[in-house]
Amino acid sequence: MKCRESWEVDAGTAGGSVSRRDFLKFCSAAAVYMGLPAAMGARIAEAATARRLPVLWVSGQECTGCTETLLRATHPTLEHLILDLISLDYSETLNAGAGDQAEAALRASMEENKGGYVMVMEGSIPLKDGGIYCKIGGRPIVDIAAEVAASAAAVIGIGSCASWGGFPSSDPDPTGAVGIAEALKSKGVTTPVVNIPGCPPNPYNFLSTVLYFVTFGKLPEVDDKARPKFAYGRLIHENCERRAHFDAGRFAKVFGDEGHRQGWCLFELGCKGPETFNNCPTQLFNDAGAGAWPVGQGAPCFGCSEQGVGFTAPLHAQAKPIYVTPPAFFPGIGEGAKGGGATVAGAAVAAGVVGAVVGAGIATAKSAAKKAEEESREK
Ligand code: FSX
Ligand code: SF4
Ligand code: F3S
Repeated sequence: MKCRESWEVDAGTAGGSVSRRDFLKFCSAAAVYMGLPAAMGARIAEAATARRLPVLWVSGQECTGCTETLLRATHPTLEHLILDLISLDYSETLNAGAGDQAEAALRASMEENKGGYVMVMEGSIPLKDGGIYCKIGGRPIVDIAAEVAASAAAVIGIGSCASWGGFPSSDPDPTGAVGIAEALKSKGVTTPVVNIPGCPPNPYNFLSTVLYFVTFGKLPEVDDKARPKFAYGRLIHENCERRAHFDAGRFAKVFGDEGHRQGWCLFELGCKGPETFNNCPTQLFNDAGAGAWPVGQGAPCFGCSEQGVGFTAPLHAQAKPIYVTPPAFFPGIGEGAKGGGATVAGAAVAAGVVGAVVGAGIATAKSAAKKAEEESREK
């Protein structure tokens, strides 16, 4: 693909175009987003426009939400960017052809681009009973995925289903659903895998991973669950705009109560932000501005992107915080804050009411409260 002066966009609802200048700006923003210097934007843009990356998109047990989140984005340029940057040679959702014709396209691209294409896996893969619970063209998806992945340069597991099994793996799961990494392991395929969990995941996390691969020829640095660190390196709780309320002990108790209407912390309503790694509060969704993410809209995070939390822990059970040290840039407790001027001591009492599950959070608040009391006695 050659980079054009102006990209006409005919998809989406708003219409519009992406100029080369805007594309460069987008690549610079993507560079910063991935923790690279902004100046890398030019290199990313050059690499992304030099060649369209062949992508083979395989679907297993899923709801098609991952494809929808990429292509039905309210930002019409996102769909355009994705479809211009990659050559989507096979997608069970978007294929124009069907049956033998579609399968022939898959084989042709695999042969033509052997070792140079990326396989995207959407959905989980059932392993039980020889994988018979999800078949395409009469073949278990585990066999198809293993074959496509074996000749790929890299595999991107998009969504929580592909990352570890997601909702199809929820108890009692009669199908033995697993993520793509485990499925490939069961078949002895060693192609590197990166996971972009979320149900659905943020499209920018996917797009940035693709841009990184196109630019550097390798996958970005990942954590122990094969997630890109630039997107999943921080707990939601660390960057949540309601965090000052958590630290001050101001919790919504029931949906619609005064605290909920005031935008207080949703921990007691089951928010799993303290045990979920994702960038939802900073990356946001749908390019709709501040507050466009679940907690921003008053809905507790249910941990959709975290294995062992989303689709596993009860929706309204309280989270088990991993660590709760407040970010340095957050406002202090009790200084002109809403909710009756909570103090550090008040925070500790309120956090204590929450129960033992707060764990380290209570310890932190209590030791802070003790220190504050000692200091006030010394005065
Ligand atoms: Fe759906 Fe994707 Fe959820 Fe799963 O997203 S949005 S069920 S992660 O595989 O299509
Ligand atoms: Fe935000 Fe949830 Fe943490 Fe409260 S518990 S601060 S709502 S992430
Ligand atoms: Fe999912 Fe929680 Fe983000 S539910 S979309 S990880 S806020």
